Amino acid sequence: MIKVVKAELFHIRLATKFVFKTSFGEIKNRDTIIVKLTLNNGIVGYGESAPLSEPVYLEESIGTCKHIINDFLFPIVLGNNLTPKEFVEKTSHFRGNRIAKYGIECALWMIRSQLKSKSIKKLLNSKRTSVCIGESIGLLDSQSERNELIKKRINQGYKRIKLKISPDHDVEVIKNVRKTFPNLSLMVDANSAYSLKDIDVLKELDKYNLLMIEQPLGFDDIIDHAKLQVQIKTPICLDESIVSYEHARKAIELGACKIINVKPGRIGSLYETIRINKLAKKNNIKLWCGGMLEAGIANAFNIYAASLSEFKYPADIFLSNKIFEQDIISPIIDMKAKGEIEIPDKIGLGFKVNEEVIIKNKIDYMIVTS
Ligand code: OSB
Ligand code: MG
Repeated sequence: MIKVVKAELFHIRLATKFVFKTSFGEIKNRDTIIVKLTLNNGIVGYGESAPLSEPVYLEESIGTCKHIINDFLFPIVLGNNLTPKEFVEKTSHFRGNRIAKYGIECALWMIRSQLKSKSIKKLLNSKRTSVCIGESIGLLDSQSERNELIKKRINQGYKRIKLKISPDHDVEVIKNVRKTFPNLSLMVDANSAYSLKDIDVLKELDKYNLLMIEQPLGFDDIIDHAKLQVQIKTPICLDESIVSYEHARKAIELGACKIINVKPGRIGSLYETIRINKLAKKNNIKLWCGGMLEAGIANAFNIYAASLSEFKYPADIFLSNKIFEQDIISPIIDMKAKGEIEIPDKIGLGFKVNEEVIIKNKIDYMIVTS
């Protein structure tokens, strides 16, 4: 019988080329967790759990993920040959901890692909051959630096610009950018920096023809967002608030958003991402794939998520060499045409995992065998 006989976890730290500043803090070096499952027939699956180091975006952190994966999730996969769906069902009694679960589920998708001799793209029944990408720009103090960067990204082919905003970087910033780039496909992401008390600021932002405003209010809120959506014409896009299919269903029913930024890592499941895709189709809600500056393995899975039918806006998929000194996969993620990334259609991850880079950047390691 085919079964997982070895489960490994690598906590790695990758040097980044720039500091990404948001309303919740700064991302400098990127810590992330690589999961590796080995079957008794030699097949290997890799996944990535990429919480931030601190619980500032969601509740999970690198530390909580290591604990949950090693103590609760490895024992469930070890000695078995679970499909991604079976893994989701078998771990549904563990509340939350979605980013931790995601690393293992991805490794199981990669294993599934090899056992079925079918690419992940085909397992997802994706019809696209490439995904469009946009650029996410962190908080910057200099208006001219920001405008230069936007101009550079437009020239490189990025199809949409997302600017992080915070109470000290909002209306003036957007006013200036709009003046300089009247026709730019532009959106903002507040990472929960506002409340309904700031309605005047949010109504002011509503005047700048923004594609959407992402997560303006509480990280776990849908009620206030529904109250806000009826007062502004800019579509609200939820990120932090939507951590599952059920959250998406309730937010849609309440009218809390018109768009959802689906990060499969935040939902904690590519399987559940497929269910949200169906829900969106039925309710005429548009999706797009966000990112969390993950390393190459999670980023590869972001490409597969972005290939689903209801993902209608450009994705936040960082190109490997823009963010990391050295990524953990090859070929590195790059544009095949201006503003487009090709969707791999190969068996397995679709990229080669460079284990020597993982080992070189490793700061902690756990292993369980059966
Ligand atoms: O809110 O979308 C977010 C990065 C880390 C955590 C949260 C967010 C982000 C980004 C990065 O916006 C966008 C990207 O990866 O391209
Ligand atoms: Mg966001």
